[in-house]
Amino acid sequence: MLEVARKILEGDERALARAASWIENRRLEAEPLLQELFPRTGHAMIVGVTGPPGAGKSTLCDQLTRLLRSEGKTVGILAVDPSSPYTGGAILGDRIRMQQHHSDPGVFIRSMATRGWLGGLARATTEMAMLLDAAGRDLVIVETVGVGQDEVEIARLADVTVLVLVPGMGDDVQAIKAGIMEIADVFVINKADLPGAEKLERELKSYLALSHRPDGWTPKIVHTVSADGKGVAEALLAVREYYSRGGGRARAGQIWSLRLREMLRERLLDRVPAEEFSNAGRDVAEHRRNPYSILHDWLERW
Ligand SMILES: Nc1nc2c(ncn2[C@@H]2O[C@H](COP(=O)(O)OP(=O)(O)OP(=O)(O)O)[C@@H](O)[C@H]2O)c(=O)[nH]1
Ligand SMILES: [Mg+2]
Repeated sequence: MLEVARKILEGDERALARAASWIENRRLEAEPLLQELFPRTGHAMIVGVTGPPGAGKSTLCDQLTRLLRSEGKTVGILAVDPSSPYTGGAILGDRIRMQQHHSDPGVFIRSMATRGWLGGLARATTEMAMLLDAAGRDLVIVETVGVGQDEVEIARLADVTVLVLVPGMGDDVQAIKAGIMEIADVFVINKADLPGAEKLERELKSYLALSHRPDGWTPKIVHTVSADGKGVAEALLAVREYYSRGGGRARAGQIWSLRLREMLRERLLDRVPAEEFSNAGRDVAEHRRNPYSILHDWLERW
């Protein structure tokens, strides 16, 4: 067994941090390591926490972490940093908020920037979750901003997906319906201290009444005030209920087929240098070549 794999399985924090950096930096060492660790995965519950910018996702993750730590559970937190125009200073806020966990070896936190990943973010998140799972974390929480397709994709890969909404969003609920509403297993109405929480709940209920899921689960709706921890225990309960009901596991095959698709896509894309893509793009735009012949050439090469 690889030395680093052995260390990770023994709970060595530094080995874990090093492996996490390999994944982030797309180092070749990551793959053989993950191959070796794979048989040790499958025990952690992967919870995706998503929702619009500023909904209180990080605050909720923080409170969930506190609660889990008080139960003696170990936690990994992957914050997919929203380097989107919506959220400027959020990262710093997260850092400060999470600092209280920094001296706690039972909490492993990593932020991953969205920028520059070109679709590889889902893979990196998957691999990071595998790593933390193998390292024996009981829970892995993945925070993403539910705005882009990448983020929806990541949320879909979790065992349980929590969608955090806030009262008074108005039309935003309509906007968010597009991708993420369908895959939410638990709805959290955060900032329930603000007016409009009941109205939002009614809207969600009427949405849910019209939608029906293949697994027969009716997503729970929980009110929270994450800022002071209210309702967080209920949110965790709802997450666990869905998980223990087997919902996540029933989805596992489907989840892995999505993951494999993602991994294959990335590997294939990696084989075409960026420059070749831009040249081909120009060739098509200027009618020097047709797109199908280019694709054909690439597929031939593989
Ligand atoms: N009133 C109220 N404010 C809250 C509550 N939960 C969080 N907040 C505040 O909402 C703001 C955003 O919270 P975050 O946890 O950073 O939200 P986020 O969804 O992680 O934000 P991004 O990661 O930037 O998308 C912070 O100022 C929090 O203090 C709540 O329950 N009630
Ligand atoms: Mg956040």
